[in-house]
Amino acid sequence: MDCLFCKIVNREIPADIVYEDDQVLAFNDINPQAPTHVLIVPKRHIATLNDLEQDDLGLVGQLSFAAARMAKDYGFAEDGYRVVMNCNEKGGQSVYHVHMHLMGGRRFTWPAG
Ligand code: IU
Repeated sequence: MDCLFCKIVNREIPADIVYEDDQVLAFNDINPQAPTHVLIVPKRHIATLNDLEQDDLGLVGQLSFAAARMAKDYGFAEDGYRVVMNCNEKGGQSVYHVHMHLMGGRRFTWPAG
């Protein structure tokens, strides 16, 4: 499958991997929008949030749990951080493999752009 994040999961192309468990991989975003900007992806290919199925609910929990755990490890859990999942073109999705952005180390504003 011609999917960038699948290739990172399969170690076919390099990435700066910061976390891994049985279902999830996390690596530094190549174009960081915050002092810490990590992408957390399921190892299994799922194109968008719209493609999640009932059986994937545990996986989404695992993505969120990994984000919170990393926020604690990076030391910005208490100060606060931003988690974002973009879906499809108007949502700003550019890589069609579900991913959670974990950003921390600065103040974020709302509404998001
Ligand atoms: P988006 O939500 O689909 O727009 O996020 C995709 C992210 O993937 C975006 O922040 C890119 O900087 C990032 N990325 C990357 O880390 N490595 C790459 O080779 C490519 C994109 I292409």
